[in-house]
Amino acid sequence: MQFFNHFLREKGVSADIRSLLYHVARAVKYINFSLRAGNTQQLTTQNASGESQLKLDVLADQIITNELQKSELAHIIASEEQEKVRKFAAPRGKYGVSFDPLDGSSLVDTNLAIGSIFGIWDCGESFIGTTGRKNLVASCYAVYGPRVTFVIAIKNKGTHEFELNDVGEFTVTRENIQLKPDSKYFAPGNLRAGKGNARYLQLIQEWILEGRTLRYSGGMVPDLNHILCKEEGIFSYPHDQKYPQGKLRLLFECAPFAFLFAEAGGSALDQEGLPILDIKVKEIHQRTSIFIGSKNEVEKAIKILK
Ligand code: P6P
Repeated sequence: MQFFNHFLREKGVSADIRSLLYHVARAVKYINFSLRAGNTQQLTTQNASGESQLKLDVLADQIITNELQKSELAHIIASEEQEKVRKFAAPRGKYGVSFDPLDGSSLVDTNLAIGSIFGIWDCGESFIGTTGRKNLVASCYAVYGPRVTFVIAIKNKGTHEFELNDVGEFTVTRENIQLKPDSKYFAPGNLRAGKGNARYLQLIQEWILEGRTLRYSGGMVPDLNHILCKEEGIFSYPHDQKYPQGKLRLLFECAPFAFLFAEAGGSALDQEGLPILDIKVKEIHQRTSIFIGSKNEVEKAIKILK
């Protein structure tokens, strides 16, 4: 059983990134405690995207912000819950951190799994003008389910899963996750888009006629976590009239996941076939369509969509 920090040190991960990830892992622990303590009341406020908030959305944002400030390594942070980028004194290092503090919080009342998503960027003074491929140095997510798991990818050092044990430590449970190129699973998001997009309807129908197994919960984190844990699958969320750019956010959700999947030998493209990691950040709440998972499945899907 290898502990989180030892594992990363053995992998040759820099002390800066190890320290930042240590603070992210601590934030995940506090969010988990708070979730289990039942801070799930609905608030009357809305987030930067006009979505209703739970007390826990705000609390998770505060917990992560405090931990990143304490790290002294994150000098700019962008949260899905905050309109603007926040700047901090970071005498130990100049990283940017983007995060979705609690993705899928609308599922909390149904007791389905939810998660937190983080991107760590080497990006100077601003996220604007960056791409995941050039500027992401690590990304990670936590799943708050029956177990708490924490999946981390470090540039050129693979994607690895850790589990929170009963004394509050993260130990490695999966090393060097590698996705198979093909899959029997599918996770089709935004089926409503099929109404105005015959090609998406055709793709869903092909997946059904091929007898694939549906694995979809409505939470991006557990749905993508299923693909990484089974080492195969495809998740789709196309744009439509309601979300002409797509619903999911580039900085807080799609670029960090595209990085994790690239380190696991998978692929992530937008509906037009552009790699998510090559999409330039123009504004921090920018949205994108996304097809992500087993390489061959993503490529086959985009061929039909285009
Ligand atoms: P829809 C949750 O609200 C979320 O942001 C992602 O976690 C999830 O993949 C998507 O939205 C689900 O969207 O339109 O099906 O509710």
